[in-house]
Amino acid sequence: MNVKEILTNLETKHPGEKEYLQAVHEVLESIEPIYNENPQYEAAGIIERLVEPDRVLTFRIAWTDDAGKVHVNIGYRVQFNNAIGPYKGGIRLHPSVNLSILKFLGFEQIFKNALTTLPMGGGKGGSDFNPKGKSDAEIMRFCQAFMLELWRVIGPSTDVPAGDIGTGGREIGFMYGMYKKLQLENTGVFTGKGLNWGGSLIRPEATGFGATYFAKEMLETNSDSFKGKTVTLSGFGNVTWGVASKVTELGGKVVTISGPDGYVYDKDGLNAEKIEYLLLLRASNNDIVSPYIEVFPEAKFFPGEKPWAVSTDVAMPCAIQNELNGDDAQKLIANGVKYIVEVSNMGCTPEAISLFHKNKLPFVPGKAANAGGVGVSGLEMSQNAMKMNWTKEEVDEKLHQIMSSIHAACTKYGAQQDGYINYVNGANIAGFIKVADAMLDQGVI
Ligand code: 2IT
Repeated sequence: MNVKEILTNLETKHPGEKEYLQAVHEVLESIEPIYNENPQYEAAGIIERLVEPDRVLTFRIAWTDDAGKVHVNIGYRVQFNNAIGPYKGGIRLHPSVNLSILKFLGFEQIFKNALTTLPMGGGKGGSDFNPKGKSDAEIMRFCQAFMLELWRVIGPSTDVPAGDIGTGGREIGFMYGMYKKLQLENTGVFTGKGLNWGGSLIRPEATGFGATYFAKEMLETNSDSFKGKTVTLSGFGNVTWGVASKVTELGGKVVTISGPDGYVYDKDGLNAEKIEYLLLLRASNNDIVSPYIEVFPEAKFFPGEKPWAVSTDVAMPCAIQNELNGDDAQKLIANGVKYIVEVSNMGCTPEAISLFHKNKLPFVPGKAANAGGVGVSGLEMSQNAMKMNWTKEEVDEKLHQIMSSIHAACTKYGAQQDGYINYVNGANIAGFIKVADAMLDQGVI
């Protein structure tokens, strides 16, 4: 394989899709040696087939706001690869959403889902609709209009959507309700459902808890722990909340959270009351983090800045793609950061990752760290198929096993001769081999 040539071809075919090209580039760089050692992959055109989604559905969504004004948004579902199971991945509702972003997310999802050990393919969907500042009735009308198109291409064994940025329990409820009405079927077609209509315990916590379990294991392999460590987080949504809860429980001190408006530095660290407050802040629907300092005046707000300037032991970006760039990485390194766990999907730019690698700092990519979210989605699918529910303890135990097995896979495929573990290579290679071998078994399709 010639990575450069493949990328040049893709750039010509898909000009301007920068996030998608970035995600493909990272995976190809990691798998190049394995690919070239195994000529059967090249002979079956695995890469050429893997980098193009199986299909993409794009549609217009028309909905009416509370004042009676009509709005039009674009909806998407990218069905990327179903070699190891039904397409599986969240729905992102955010004004930045475009085809490139959903293709990058769908592509990453293939490898992430393979790492979970569960039978799930990769997909992603969403819309450029902005849920912030909308009433519940507006959200409902949008979700129903979105489903009027999406329902045709999804199904419990075909394609199983879930939440992502902007899509939480409320949105999944409205989407599921409309699916049920159109399909006349009550099946596990979504994950992240409400607990009394098929949802799994621990699903809301799973992404943040899973990332923290992974980080804990990585710290332990360095004879280290979260006890007494300062931890900087970005974001203030569901994932940040889950990480903050678990890190605090393990003795770490979470000193930052952030929003589009800037970051909050709380030198005392987040306690149970402050973590609980994150839920209120999110429910306020404003997408700003600054109200935190009105409730907890001992904290400081830094408008328009990112939390990576703060001196910390562990940095865990939890917000959105490319939120931590080369300059941020330089600041973290200069301030003595010891570990970086990317919890957001592709949260770090290639420049940042290469700086962490050069400095031999343990860096975990999102597709390994945040796989607990989709992992518990897989467990929700199993429970729905069995028509029964596992207890909180059972799900949490399985989540632990999933994160542990991802850590083991990253170590197996990412360990270098000097003992440094390149988790990026580890995650990409382990995920790739599983999917590529399944594709080989199934012929050229
Ligand atoms: O990025 C992700 O893995 C998710 N948004 C969760 C996807 C899922 O299907 O649970």
